[in-house]
Amino acid sequence: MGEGINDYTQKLIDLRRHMWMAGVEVELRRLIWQIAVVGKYISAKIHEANRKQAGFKNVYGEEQLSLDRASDEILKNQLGFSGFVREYASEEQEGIVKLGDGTEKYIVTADPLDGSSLVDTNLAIGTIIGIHRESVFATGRATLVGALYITYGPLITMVYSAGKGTHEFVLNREGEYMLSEESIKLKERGSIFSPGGLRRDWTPAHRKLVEQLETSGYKLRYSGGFVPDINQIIIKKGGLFTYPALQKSPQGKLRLLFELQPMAYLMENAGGAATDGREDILNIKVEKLDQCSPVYIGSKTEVQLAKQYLSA
Ligand code: AFP
Repeated sequence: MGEGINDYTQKLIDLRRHMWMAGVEVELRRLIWQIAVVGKYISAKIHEANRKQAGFKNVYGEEQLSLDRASDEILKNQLGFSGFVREYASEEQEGIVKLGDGTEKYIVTADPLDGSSLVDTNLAIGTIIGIHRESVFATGRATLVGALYITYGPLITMVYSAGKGTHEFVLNREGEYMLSEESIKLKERGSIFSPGGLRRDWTPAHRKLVEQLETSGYKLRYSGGFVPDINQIIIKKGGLFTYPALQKSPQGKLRLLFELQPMAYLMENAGGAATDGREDILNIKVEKLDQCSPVYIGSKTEVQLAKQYLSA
């Protein structure tokens, strides 16, 4: 059968079948599935809250930011019913929340709605999830057994890894997450970069790296949403996202546990890398829940270049 736009030879594999075929252990695949389902309800909240659709003056400030809290509540409650989660930690919670009797297998970390300040602009935003077997006060490499993000954009897509590759699914009209890209593999190098922060706050090393990327013809891609900006690098199979140490905030802005560890896990499972400029993101020990870290994440060539500039 010829190629063309009506080639129906694509295997139709949904999320549950894919995880079963990939040999993901049963409790982990049920948990990932339940989190993916929550993504549908968070998406509904986004549409509900974005009152532009209803012709009302759009809400700003407090009510709009309550989307973060609503998303967090939905996620926390559903994880509490799952039977697989003993603890939950999120950007919206003060501390670690006990969800079970302590015998459940997993600890889940979440940035329930990253980029919520972009809701009124109709730009893509997302949910970031880390799934741990042991205490999160360790390195990601020691505790993470799975990670995923959901991108709420023109399509709702979900990218997950359970340690056996990184895979993308698209939510179809029937409400099924269908496999769209399996075992995503980044090229050695890409052609896009995200600079992060304000130029006037950059350290000299970061400035030199950005100038080198610009001189080499890399195109600037920065939406202000961590999830779509990372997703672009994964789906375009290369490039570099940075949110650097800044003069006034040497640890940068992004949170190690809730944002950087899951994305580093997904990127490494797609053949990429992630560093704070010196050491791998997944080798940095989490000392406190809201710990931040500078980040350089993407294809290996650019991450290596960043290390050269940042450790010079
Ligand atoms: P919000 O969740 O407050 O919108 O912040 C989004 C974010 O944490 C992350 O998604 C972006 O990569 C980063 O901030 C953008 O930060 P700047 O606005 O400083 O560029």
